[in-house]
Amino acid sequence: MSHSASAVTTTCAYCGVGCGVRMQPQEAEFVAHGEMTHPANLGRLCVKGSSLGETLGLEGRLLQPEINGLAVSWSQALDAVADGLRAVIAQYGPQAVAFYGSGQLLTEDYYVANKLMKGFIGAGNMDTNSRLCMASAVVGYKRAFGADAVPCDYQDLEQADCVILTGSNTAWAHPVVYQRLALAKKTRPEMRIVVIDPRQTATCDIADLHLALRPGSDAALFCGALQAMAEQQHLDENFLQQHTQGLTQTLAAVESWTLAKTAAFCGLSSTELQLFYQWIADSDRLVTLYSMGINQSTSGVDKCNAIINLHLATGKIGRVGCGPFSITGQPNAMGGREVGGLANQLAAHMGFTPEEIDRVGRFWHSDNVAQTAGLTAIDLFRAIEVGQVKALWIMGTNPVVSLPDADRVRAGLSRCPLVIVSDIMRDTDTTHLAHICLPALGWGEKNGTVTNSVRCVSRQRNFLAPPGEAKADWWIISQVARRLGFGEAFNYQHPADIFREHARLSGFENQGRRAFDISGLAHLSNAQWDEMLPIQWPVNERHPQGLTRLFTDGKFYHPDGKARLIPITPRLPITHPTATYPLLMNTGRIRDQWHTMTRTGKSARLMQHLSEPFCQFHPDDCPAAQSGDLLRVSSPHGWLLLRAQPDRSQARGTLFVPMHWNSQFSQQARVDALIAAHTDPLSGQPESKHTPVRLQRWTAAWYGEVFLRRDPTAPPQVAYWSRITQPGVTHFTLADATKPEDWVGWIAKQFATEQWVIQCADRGETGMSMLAWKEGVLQLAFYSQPSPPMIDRQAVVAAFTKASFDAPSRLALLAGRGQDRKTLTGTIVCSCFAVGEIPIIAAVRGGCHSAEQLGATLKCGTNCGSCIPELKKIIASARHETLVVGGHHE
Ligand SMILES: Nc1nc2c(c(=O)[nH]1)N[C@H]1C(S)=C(S)[C@@H](COP(=O)(O)OP(=O)(O)OC[C@H]3O[C@@H](n4cnc5c(=O)[nH]c(N)nc54)[C@H](O)[C@@H]3O)O[C@H]1N2
Ligand SMILES: Nc1nc2c(c(=O)[nH]1)N[C@H]1C(S)=C(S)[C@@H](COP(=O)(O)OP(=O)(O)OC[C@H]3O[C@@H](n4cnc5c(=O)[nH]c(N)nc54)[C@H](O)[C@@H]3O)O[C@H]1N2
Ligand code: SF4
Ligand SMILES: [Mo]
Repeated sequence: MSHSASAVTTTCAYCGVGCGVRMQPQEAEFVAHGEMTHPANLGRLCVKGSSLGETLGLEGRLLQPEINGLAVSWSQALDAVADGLRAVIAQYGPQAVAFYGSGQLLTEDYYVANKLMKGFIGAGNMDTNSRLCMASAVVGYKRAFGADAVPCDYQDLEQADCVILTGSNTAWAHPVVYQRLALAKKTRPEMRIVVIDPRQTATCDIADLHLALRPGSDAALFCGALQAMAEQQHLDENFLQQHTQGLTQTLAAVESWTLAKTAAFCGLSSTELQLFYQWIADSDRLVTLYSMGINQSTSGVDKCNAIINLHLATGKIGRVGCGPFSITGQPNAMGGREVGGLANQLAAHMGFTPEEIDRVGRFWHSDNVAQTAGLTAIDLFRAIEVGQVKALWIMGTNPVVSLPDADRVRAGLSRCPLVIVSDIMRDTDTTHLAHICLPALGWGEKNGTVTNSVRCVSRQRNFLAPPGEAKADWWIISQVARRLGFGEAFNYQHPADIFREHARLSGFENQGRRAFDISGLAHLSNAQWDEMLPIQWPVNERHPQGLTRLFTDGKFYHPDGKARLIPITPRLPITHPTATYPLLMNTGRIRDQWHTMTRTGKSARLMQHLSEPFCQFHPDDCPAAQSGDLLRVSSPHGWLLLRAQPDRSQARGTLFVPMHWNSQFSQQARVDALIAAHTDPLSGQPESKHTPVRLQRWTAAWYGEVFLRRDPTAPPQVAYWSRITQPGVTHFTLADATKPEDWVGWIAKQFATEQWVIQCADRGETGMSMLAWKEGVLQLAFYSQPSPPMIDRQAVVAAFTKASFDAPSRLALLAGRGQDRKTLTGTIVCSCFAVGEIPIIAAVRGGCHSAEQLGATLKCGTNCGSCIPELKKIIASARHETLVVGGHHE
């Protein structure tokens, strides 16, 4: 890895908190530290951020352009892309091509892609994965404020009297925001925190009240809250009169949402609901933070507006410690919204009115600007399926994993005449369907800007040399644009050229009408852009230093300057459990993985926390299944094989499956294959969290684990496998429905062990284990049993680095153990210090009864703190007799 010699300040690759990171060179590597001066994190990092240095390796990277799987030169690849697009446009018109981008592109990449599609190819078809993420929040803000503008700052969370977190597992998905909130709560214990989530999550750890509402019933809950505020005369009449419209109709719409009706509808008790309303009424400063539990819904926009209505009606907006706060998911989802990266936006917060089309056309010097909005993600993939869209360019997203009805997406893409994928990884479920693969620069190599959840524009800086032939996304797109004959408009030499143009467009004929305005940054020199410090938009003549909080003057972006309250009729999820599919499947994130795992899946440390795809369910919903068994989860669209994780805190009738696993990491675990593509009519966002499913224990004839020195060319041929990242070793867990007659022959065939010396322990019905050696060097360790084998994985992995073995250590290894029993750690809880369940439980039994005491003894929880909720859970359960360790009873 060639790289810069001194520390580089940049912005984290992951979530929308947008933490500042200082990458410190250390020997041949980089270590990530929290940047003290960045306003988002003030020096903190979560475990994903702290592990950034471990994900920079080049294994698995796409490092050369490929056409139909064969390496080609850039000029061949770019010609092929341009020729392909040109041919489709010539024959079928511009509407037959589309781009599908990502909130993980940099603003500069995003701007160029959007400009090429909407400004020069002349179709609106540039949509992104933000459709699956922020689309409902965008429409909610636009309906209420006349602009897609997040009013708050992170400080507002710290300064509020009451913080409501709804549909957000902040502890895992936005850990640094959670840490800031937890610290504020510790400093001011009188501050109240309410978590609204059907599931008991790690976030509940700091909650004074957890409302485990019926899935999908949030709109009713907030309508009920508004009705209660109206009844109890807690509305801010002054604010309403001066700064809003729509109160009368909105109040009429909530009138029927009495306490009793709301409680029954939401499955909550009147007492807890009353307490919730009381806290809203009592809190002069109130923030409601919301995320995917709100947005990913067929009525997501209405849910957003039900929340915003409450804030407008009580005047809890535009003040310190107040506001409806949609927290962004991806590092640059906000930047995407700024450039117009959704098919229904044109550019820089402008839409498709004739006036806006004309304005953008004059700015871009193009007379071919798209005249209408393009296809949104779900519609786009439908259009591909029916042959209406013939060429698709996917950039920085993995739709075969992340879109609903994912098998149908895969089938549709496989029939699309031209699929171009720009990615950093060679093998993903999506690159496997590409005709042309273009190697992009990844985090640490690319250079540009991102905008976080609170409108803070901050620099992602490169500190690594470009690997192989990889190129910046903006460069790739500009090269194609030139080949299509648009060279003059895409003659960029440096990302700062693009940023300046983007900043100029944001201010172009703006006159205070568009919230997004960074014209104050339009004249930065390359050097100034390079050194730019984080700054919150708007940045213009009026606010040269940016603005922390919006709407402090009560002025909104509708033509009359007033905000709108929107009458809401609550609706439940579109599909309901049935006799055949009686349970409701919820999906979401886990603490240590990022999306489809292309980066976090590389870190052994991050994979220790939850290392296999799992299904969390209430034990009474599938009494046959024990912890460690495999489960078949099915919907009318598909099925999955997942590790069973019975948990009494999971509400009856519901289950939770992580969104992350895919065909690179497990045999049958792409959860979106089960999810129907039902969308919100206003935002086009799919309902990713409410799918009726059936649960069955899957009977395996055997369970196994295999560790290999060398990666096999293909995953093992078994019904279930999962890949667990380990340092220097390939590791699979396995299970199958039938047992091989001849184990040694079977293993030889799967893993090509013919040339190796085999050492076997065949215990007949109770299982077998096998080691394979080549010239005294361990090549393979295999273990199988009728139930999941209990082996010391760390000891087995360590054996692959050992130079020599004596007879007892060979025997111990054959039994799946190290010689030292003390190395057993069980499932890792604290990823930062690799502290497992077994020592933690021992310490609890030895007298540690708080997370602080555990930290003092074992260090766990003392770095990023994201495991503290789990430590507390272990402390609570370790006091009971029946204790489950990593799926096995201790
Ligand atoms: N570790 C990690 N962090 C991430 C990401 C990641 O992949 N991994 N991804 C980033 C991205 S892009 C995003 S968008 C964010 C998402 O951040 P979050 O939205 O916080 O994450 P999710 O786990 O998708 O869902 C949040 C919660 O919604 C709950 N929920 C489900 N249905 C309902 C409902 O009807 N009502 C309510 N009130 N809640 C419900 C779920 O139980 C879940 O706990 O995370 C970002 N941060
Ligand atoms: N069931 C269910 N489904 C969901 C969700 C859910 O909660 N439940 N959440 C949805 C949400 S909120 C989101 S945001 C999506 C996320 O879903 P995706 O966007 O599909 O997930 P990623 O794994 O982040 O995909 C990013 C891809 O870009 C590549 N990449 C990384 N950096 C770069 C770069 O600089 N340039 C280029 N060209 N490529 C790069 C990565 O290798 C990876 O293949 O999933 C959605 N799907
Ligand atoms: S909270 Fe988000 S931005 Fe901050 S370090 Fe963690 S993943 Fe990165
Ligand atoms: Mo997202």
